[in-house]
Amino acid sequence: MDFFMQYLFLTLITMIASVYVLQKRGTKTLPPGSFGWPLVGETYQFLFIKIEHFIQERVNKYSSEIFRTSILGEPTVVLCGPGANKFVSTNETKLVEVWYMKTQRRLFNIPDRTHGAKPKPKPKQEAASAAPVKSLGILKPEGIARYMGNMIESTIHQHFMTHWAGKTEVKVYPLVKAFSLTLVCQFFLGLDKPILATEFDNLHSGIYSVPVNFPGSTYRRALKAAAAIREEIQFQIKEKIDAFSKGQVVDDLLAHVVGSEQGGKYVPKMAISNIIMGLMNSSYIPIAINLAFMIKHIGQRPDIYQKIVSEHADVTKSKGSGTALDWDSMQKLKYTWAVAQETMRLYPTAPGVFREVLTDITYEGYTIPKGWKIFWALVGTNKNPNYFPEPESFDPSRFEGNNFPAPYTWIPFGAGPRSCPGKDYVRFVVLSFIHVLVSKFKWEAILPDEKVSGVLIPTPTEGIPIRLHPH
Ligand code: HEM
Ligand SMILES: *[C@@H]1O[C@H](CO)[C@@H](O)[C@H](O)[C@H]1NC(C)=O
Ligand SMILES: CC(=O)N[C@H]1CO[C@H](CO)[C@@H](O)[C@@H]1O
Repeated sequence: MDFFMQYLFLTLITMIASVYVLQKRGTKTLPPGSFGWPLVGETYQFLFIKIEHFIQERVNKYSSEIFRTSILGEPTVVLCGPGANKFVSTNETKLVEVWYMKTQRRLFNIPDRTHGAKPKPKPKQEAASAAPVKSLGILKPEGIARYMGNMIESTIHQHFMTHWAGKTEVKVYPLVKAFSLTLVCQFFLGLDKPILATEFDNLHSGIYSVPVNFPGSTYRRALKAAAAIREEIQFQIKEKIDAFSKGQVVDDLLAHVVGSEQGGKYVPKMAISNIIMGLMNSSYIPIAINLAFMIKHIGQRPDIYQKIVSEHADVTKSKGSGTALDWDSMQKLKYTWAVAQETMRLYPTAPGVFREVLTDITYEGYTIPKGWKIFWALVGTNKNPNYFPEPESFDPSRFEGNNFPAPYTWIPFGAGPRSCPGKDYVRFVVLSFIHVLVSKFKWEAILPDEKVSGVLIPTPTEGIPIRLHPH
């Protein structure tokens, strides 16, 4: 009941505030749309209807790529299309600022900067979140090369030896998940074994869940998982500090972050564990999803497989076999990356991101009031036939040379100052994995029509079983 009272209260406040806003704004036009049912708004539609359909239904109904709705008690405007993509990304920090749903804030310890009528504080804590990552450059190519370069090859070979060698059939998704977690634990924590698999899975399931903290609810499981992950990361931090104090040399990423200073002060343990947890969350499952669907489509298309194989053979010839893929070689794997990009178009792992409106915004003749939230639908263009003819067909040539999508029509990593800093990590891991995979196997998808579940993030229902043919 506690939750409902709290919810009721919040929603009432929101409704009263919205009515007030509506009156005050008299002549200004709000975007078309509906706040949905009293109390819950359109929360259930948002969380339970596939995001593409949720958006398309409303875009068609209102003949508009901007519409209003209400999610978890927040009046929200959904924006999609190239114009909106340009608008949001170029007005970042001036008109809008990054914002997270209550579920994400609770799970990741992200402070709520704005609820109620508090003056807008300087985004200090939040700066603490991205700053060490950006200033230390750990996600830039040099950082990745330094903390992962020399181990990724052996991790991949080890993975194939343990899970693929000698098999005639495997389920790809669970395997690439295990692989992705292994790398994440190596890279971010300096561990040689993956940990917290169940916890990260539960955390991931909770991100877009209904925030009811009842026994057995998805959200409660996610909260518990988040607590366990934080505790484990803090334990790992303590290990680094102990090692330092014994004079041992520890040269992994976590040790580097623990030992680093921000403006003359060491970053506190709690802040570090939040940052590292956020990074591990962003890297683990999205990469597994991308690899899994990519492998499925390659397995369905011998022409694509052949082109990839010959591209990798060329790279191997010029770098010499037995040495790891370096950044120069990665630049040459253009076709393989095009296949990864086409996979991101059809199976996007970041459906959209939230923003908070800092001052009344006029866009397309509509007013978006200060304090409202924006759901910036990054997937809004992905299957639009105006930008991607025959949008349902898997066609990597859309990302080759002159064919490359027009600006702002495809932004899987966002755009502007807030865009994803993990892009290079994704590229490094995906290309390295495919490089070894095609050198060892040919394969075909056993269930070409396997269903894709997941409302906001696509998930293969059967785990993508494939039949393997070793070379
Ligand atoms: C296929 C994989 C990935 C996709 C599609 C993706 C997508 C995105 C998107 C769309 C944003 C923008 C958020 C915004 O504009 O508010 C973002 C932010 C972010 N991503 Fe990724 N990401 C991926 C992988 C990664 C990886 C591997 C890492 C870390 C190694 C990472 C770390 C981050 C961080 C730290 C932010 C927040 C940046 C900020 O707020 O300034 N992401 N990601
Ligand atoms: C955690 O990862 C999911 C993608 O799997 C993403 O949607 C979400 O924004 C991430 N949360 C944070 C706080 O990094
Ligand atoms: C205040 C501000 O910077 N507004 C910009 C928002 O984005 C549009 C489209 O890119 C620009 O034209 C505005 O100048």
